[in-house]
Amino acid sequence: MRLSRAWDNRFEAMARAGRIGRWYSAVGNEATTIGTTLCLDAGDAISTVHRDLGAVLTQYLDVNRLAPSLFGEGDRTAWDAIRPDAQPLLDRLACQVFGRRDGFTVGHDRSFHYGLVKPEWGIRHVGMISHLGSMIPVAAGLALAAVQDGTKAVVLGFIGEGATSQGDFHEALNLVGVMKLPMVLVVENNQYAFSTPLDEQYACAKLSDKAPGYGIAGETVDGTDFEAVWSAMSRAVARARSGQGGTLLECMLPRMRGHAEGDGSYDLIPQAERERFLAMDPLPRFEQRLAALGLTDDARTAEVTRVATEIIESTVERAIAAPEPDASEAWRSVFAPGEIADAFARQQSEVNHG
Ligand SMILES: Cc1ncc(C[n+]2csc(CCOP(=O)(O)OP(=O)(O)O)c2C)c(N)n1
Ligand SMILES: [Mg+2]
Repeated sequence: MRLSRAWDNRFEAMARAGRIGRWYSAVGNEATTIGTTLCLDAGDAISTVHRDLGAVLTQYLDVNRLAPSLFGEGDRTAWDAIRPDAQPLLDRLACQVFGRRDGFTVGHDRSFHYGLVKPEWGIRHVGMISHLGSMIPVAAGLALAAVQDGTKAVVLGFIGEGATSQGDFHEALNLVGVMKLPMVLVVENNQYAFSTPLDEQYACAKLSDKAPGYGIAGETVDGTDFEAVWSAMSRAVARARSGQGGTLLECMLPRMRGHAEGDGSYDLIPQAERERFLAMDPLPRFEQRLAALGLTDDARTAEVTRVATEIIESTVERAIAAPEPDASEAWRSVFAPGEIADAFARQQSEVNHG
């Protein structure tokens, strides 16, 4: 959670300084994105949208190898045995958001429209389509594929509450219900969709009230409470894994930032509400909870924050210095695996050279 926050802090500062054009902050979403993704196993899939950096970091990174000073052998999971070295992957992630050649979309794009599917690493991440709602049927399709392939994989799809007003939400959840697909749809309900507040977004009391209409389980939790998120997601994963079908898990979140940094949307939130939201920060809350359980103390908390910040600072510096994409290679493939991309490159080269 501190790594995700350090990343946001750095990119928000660069957005304010005009060094990057735009930044969608995930500040406030960490307990939800990380608390849910940590419940998955190798081979499970995630689909993400614009505030899900925490989920991506959780799926991609072996944190034991990223920050050895903070972890011990006992912290390693079975999944960590097949995960790659974390720092090169984090470097690629930073190159992605800077549009560098070594990003996942090889410089075609400078944002969240990336994914990484590496079964040998246990990573299956399908990156976003920008149109609100469009990722919900994609996640349902991944869940259908898991059933057809006979794997026990679970799919975790993320979406904002604004996306639930689109037709795709209905079509996908209906399919999940009818076919009992192993999918958990996490709605990150930060109570605003750009400038639209909840009372203009839907007329039900809770979005999870819609779940029974699809014949799936529904739950609403405080998305800033790591333990509440973790337990609700554990229940949802157990249901999905055992063939009992999908869950609509609504995580209530504070809108701690504007829609995108510097777009003026933060000013649309009333001052009193902004203050209430800022006081709901999930990170100090979880740190205090861990301290109360005797699992951390002020010194350890400060050390975790320091190490996380250092890792992000050096990663960002390397990405800034990394090579730009070569414009003459505009044909380069984004999604095809190596051999297909190489064959395509050869073919293009023959076309170009006569
Ligand atoms: C179909 C469609 N309409 C409008 C947009 C522009 N847009 C991008 S994000 C967004 C608001 C998203 O709100 P929400 O789903 O609640 O997610 P949040 O940003 O609050 O996390 C809008 C209107 C879009 N991407 N797709
Ligand atoms: Mg929202």
